[in-house]
Amino acid sequence: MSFTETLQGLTGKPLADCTNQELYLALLELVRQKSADRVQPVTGRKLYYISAEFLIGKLLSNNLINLGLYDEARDALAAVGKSLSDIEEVEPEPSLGNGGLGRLAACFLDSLASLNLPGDGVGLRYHFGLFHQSFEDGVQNEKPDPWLTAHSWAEKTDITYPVELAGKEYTARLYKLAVTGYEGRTNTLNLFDLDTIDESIVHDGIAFDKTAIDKNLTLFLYPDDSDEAGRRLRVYQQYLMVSAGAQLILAECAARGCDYHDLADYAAIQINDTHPSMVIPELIRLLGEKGIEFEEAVKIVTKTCAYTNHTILAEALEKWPRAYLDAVVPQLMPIIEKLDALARTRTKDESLAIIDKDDRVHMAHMDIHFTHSTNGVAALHTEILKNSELHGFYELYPEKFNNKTNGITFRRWLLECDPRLTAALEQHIGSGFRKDAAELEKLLAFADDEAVLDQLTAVKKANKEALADWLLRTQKVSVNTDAVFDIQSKRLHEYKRQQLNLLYLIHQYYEIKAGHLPAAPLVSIFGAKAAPAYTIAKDIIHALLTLSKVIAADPEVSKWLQVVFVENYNVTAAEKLIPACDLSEQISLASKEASGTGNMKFMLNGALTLGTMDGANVEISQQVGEENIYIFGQTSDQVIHRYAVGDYDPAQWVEGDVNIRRAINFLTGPEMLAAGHAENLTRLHNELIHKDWFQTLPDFNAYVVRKGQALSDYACDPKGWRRKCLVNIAKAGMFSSDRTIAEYDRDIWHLGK
Ligand code: F55
Repeated sequence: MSFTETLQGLTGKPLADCTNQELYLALLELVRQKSADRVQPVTGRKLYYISAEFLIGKLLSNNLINLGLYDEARDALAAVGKSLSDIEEVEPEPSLGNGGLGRLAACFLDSLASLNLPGDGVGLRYHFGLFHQSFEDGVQNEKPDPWLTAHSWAEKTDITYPVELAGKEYTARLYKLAVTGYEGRTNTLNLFDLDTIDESIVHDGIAFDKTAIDKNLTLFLYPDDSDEAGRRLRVYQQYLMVSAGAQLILAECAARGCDYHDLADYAAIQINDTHPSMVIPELIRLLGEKGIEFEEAVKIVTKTCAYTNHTILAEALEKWPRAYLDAVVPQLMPIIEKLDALARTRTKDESLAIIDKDDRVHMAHMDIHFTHSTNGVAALHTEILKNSELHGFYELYPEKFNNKTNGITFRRWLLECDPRLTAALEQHIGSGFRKDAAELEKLLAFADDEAVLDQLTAVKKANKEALADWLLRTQKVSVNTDAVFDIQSKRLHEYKRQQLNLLYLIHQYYEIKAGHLPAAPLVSIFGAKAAPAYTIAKDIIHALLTLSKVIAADPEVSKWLQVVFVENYNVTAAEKLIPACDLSEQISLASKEASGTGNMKFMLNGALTLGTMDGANVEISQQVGEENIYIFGQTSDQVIHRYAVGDYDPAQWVEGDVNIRRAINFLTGPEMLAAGHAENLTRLHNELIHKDWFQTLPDFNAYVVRKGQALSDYACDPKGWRRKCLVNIAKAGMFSSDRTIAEYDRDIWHLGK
């Protein structure tokens, strides 16, 4: 049967007569059937990647590519006047993650299945993913973002588990979402939910009654945790996930012949940050119910579980007040207390205890004591964990610490999002890189081939035109595709320093006004959501939106400079932005960005990085060589030293530097106040002058100089620029999540054995 006939069998009528919605549902069904054919039996150890977030993004195209059906589907639809990209637009994006951590989990599932490794995800079926962002009067507005439609990828099962929360029993239901690898096997993403969730209790944006647990538990991904009820809800969510997850793991292993004593021969559990850490005491509790003594259960769990740390930011390391846990999971507290006592027999260092003197439970500490592996997510990050943040633990357990530099799946972040570049690459180096990313290095042979460089320039130009069309259609802004496309897209956070970029743009505004024109016109594009309760982050968004208006209203400046803030940045938007980027902004304060993964996506798509020596930027720089990247700013050692000395005073930098002073004062100057809100602008101004927690000002001048250099290279040496882009693409292979997963398997999981 031809593809057209198969699809028609599913729609029940000629394809030409179908709506895009009908075609989408037929393709979804087809993918389901084909994915089911690739399910394989499990032998030996199987991975359970347990994570509160899986930022999977839209799945149709990704699945078609991985099943080898994409071209056939596109052509069959084109033959009847339909376009696959229009059908893609029908699919709602499942935004089941905040940012990098959730997207990493999704890339890992793709790589596991593509490498034919048995590895399932365990998480929650949020009814609304991360909020939908819109801008009203220059201010971020949040609304629910529904993704569950009558037919969705996650299929309801009749598997349920009882979960006790605050003394009351709830029923967790399992939904299964098929994860099919590229020419690989089909694994499962297991998502738990309650049948009793009531979407109608959401009101006024994303507000809802936080007390009715049976109605609200899985309504939202990490609901606003700025108040106590919200934080408590997070503990409820986490326990639902780990208790149902642990029961699923034990049931699956038992069905394969495990007698629980040998659990570690059947299961490897990766704890993605501290959100699933309660799986440790929960497994010990459940093993106890099966008749296994505490001491043995601790050994089994330690052998089975491993922990990944994604941050050194203190506020992101979860410490739950014991009172919360007493209230929500009283059945776990006696176990956590015994674990704390056991940990205290291993070290006298009070700072390594699980329960501290203020009765807070340190989830990361429990992870490090009672798993066999703790990994950081980039070389620098792991070194900082070992040498400073977790130094005491490193001295106690040096053998547990290891690095696993993050990666991204090239199926989504090259084949799917950049078909033009993919085709150009295949023309010169064949298609081996689809399965072995290291083969991208073959491109280096063409580094001085003018025809190839011109072709890369043409691909980039076409991608910029496509982005310009999308921006016009969805954001109602038009951009000059001859300008440099400079993009900073990632969560809005002070440590990521969108405010540094803001100060640069103000500086350029003044320079252009003074007749000091830049080497090339610049379109500066932002995509970022701020946590609903993160006031300063929202002020930074407001300042950028206001600056965008001020510049657009100024004919002198707007010839050279444009600021675009894309609404509702998500995976779908990232797939449009990344292929069109010339300059990738990775400007976090050195030591603070554990890895970053956007940096890898931009590089792979032929953008050059303007970045600090932070996270995986360090390894990108090593790969491409310093002449193919724009590095600036303080090193992590300098930053850590400045924090340790504790004498950083931004006011001195404001006083001592006329450019810094001019840029900061512009925030509350007449132009900005006329276009924006005094309250937000003043608060940001004061924050930068009096606090500047993330040392924006000491890096300001270096940033201005380095960015100027990049613009001038782009304008004055286009061949040289494109050569650098080529080297970046060629050297991106090491950042494939296939490499990362192979390392996890080799060092930690040993799957299928
Ligand atoms: C989400 C919820 C909570 Cl409560 C805390 C943190 C997060 C979160 O989204 N963290 C996150 O995305 N961390 C990032 O993980 C990436 C993958 O390892 C890193 O690349 C990135 O540096 C790190 O910030």
